[in-house]
Amino acid sequence: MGTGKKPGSLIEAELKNFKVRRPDVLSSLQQVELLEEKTVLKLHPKAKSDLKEIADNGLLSYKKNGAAKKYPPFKVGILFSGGPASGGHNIIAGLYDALKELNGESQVIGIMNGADGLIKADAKVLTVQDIDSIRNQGGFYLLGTSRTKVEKKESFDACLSTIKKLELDGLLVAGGDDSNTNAAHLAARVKKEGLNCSVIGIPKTIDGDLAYPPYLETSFGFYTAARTYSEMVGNICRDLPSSRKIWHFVKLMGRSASWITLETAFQTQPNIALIGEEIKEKGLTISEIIDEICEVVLKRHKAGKKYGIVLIPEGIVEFIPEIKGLIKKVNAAIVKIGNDEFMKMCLQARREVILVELDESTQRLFASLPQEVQNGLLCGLDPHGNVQVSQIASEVLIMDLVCQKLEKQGIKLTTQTHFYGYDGRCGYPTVFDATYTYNLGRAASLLVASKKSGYLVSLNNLSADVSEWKALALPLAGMMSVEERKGKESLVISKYLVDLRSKAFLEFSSLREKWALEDSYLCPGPIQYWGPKELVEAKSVTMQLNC
Ligand code: FBP
Repeated sequence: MGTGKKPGSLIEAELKNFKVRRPDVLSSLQQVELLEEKTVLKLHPKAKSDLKEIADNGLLSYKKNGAAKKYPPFKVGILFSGGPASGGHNIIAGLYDALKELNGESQVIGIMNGADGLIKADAKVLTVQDIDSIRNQGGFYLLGTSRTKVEKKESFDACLSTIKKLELDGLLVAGGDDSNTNAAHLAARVKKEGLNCSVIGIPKTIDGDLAYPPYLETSFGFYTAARTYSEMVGNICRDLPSSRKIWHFVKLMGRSASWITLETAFQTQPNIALIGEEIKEKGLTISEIIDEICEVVLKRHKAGKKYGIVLIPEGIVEFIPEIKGLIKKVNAAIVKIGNDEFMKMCLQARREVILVELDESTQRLFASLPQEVQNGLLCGLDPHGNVQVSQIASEVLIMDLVCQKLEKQGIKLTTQTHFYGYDGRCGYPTVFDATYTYNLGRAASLLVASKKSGYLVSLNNLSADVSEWKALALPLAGMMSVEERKGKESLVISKYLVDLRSKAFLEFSSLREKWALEDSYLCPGPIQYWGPKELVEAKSVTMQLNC
């Protein structure tokens, strides 16, 4: 007591000393070489013209080779971009250990607060104490993060001057689809300026929507988030047949993609799990979705089971045609009023001005929504000019409509809603995520050492034992396609949404009828770090089924 040093928890201290395993191919970095594969990713013509400096990059694979190479010291910057995801700190630790292995004089430079730090040259040399303090720890707290995008010429120029000022040989950007799209453009600009700095992307996002099978099987943080939500959902699943009286409606984070909901469904076997992509493909209306849920509730009711659980993906509202239409109209109305003006108003005034802007049928739909959902629609626009879909309480909307419909049939449900989101983004990484990220950092160091730029680093064959994991580098330009953004055609990395023909989805759809009626619940319990290998090194079910 009284030393002034903040003690960490017991698990924090133990995990700082936890040694993650390394794949054979990355065990001795000086003996590894990068080979260009014959396979080429099909290049979009726009990528050829807009990213010509990195357009010729081919797919690279890492191979162990007998002779050990000598390397000069390297100075490599790293930044986090977008929402936190567990494992981020291990990328820094893996990179640090790898660079020191290549040359003891090498340095890792932490870029503060995402792209903001790159623009403002806010950076620091990371010490061994910094690194040892974050091994196997969740969150991004060592460097922070931001959602700042480098889009304008002045921002690009500022980044280039920071790279020059810090004399970086490499810059690692840990981010999702948008951040890696940005990294590709930055890599092209850096090359155009003749700077000798490798810009490398690292696949991050809890949403699981940054994947490029078979070369990129998953993004880091996805499994930890899904597994954390699964622990909580699994605990509810134990409560269900114990108290036997409540229907739970649980919304899970994950933005547009329903991967987290699908993974949590495999881990816990709930009565119902809605998949946004399926709703979109079938063109289901909100009342059809409610009918399907009510059918299950009624069947269980008849069997004497007055309880159950429904999983709802965060992005579901974007897939329901009439709600999507409503969001679009509210969006247009706020743009017309002006977001700043709109946000100065109190909630009641916002409601009134929006209603004036809507046509009669949309007004009726808006007014029919539960108060909490209306409030979510009135939260103003995000920095990209869109209604903040994550603020819309879809779990309340669905619960409310189910209750209303059943009440008309004389059935009164006892219900409870939950939103599991931020709770899962910064927990201690699972051993899988800790190992995956540490080795992504190691693999990235070799791209810098080999002067390769404009790549996304990847590990695959992840369903096998860690010793057999393979390392790859995907050309960012080859991953891009054209999509409409803010009304114009843009070159982007597309989101990898749930594929209804994927093995994971087909397996889920073959099991869900049984889960609906029987109590097949699973309670996976907390993430484990010590104990049987199958438990400690457990992996995402969806990833294993799909890859
Ligand atoms: P990324 O796409 O940046 O990885 O962020 C994922 C996410 O956690 C989503 O699941 C969620 O909708 C969003 O971030 C929330 O964003 P914020 O942290 O800005 O509230």
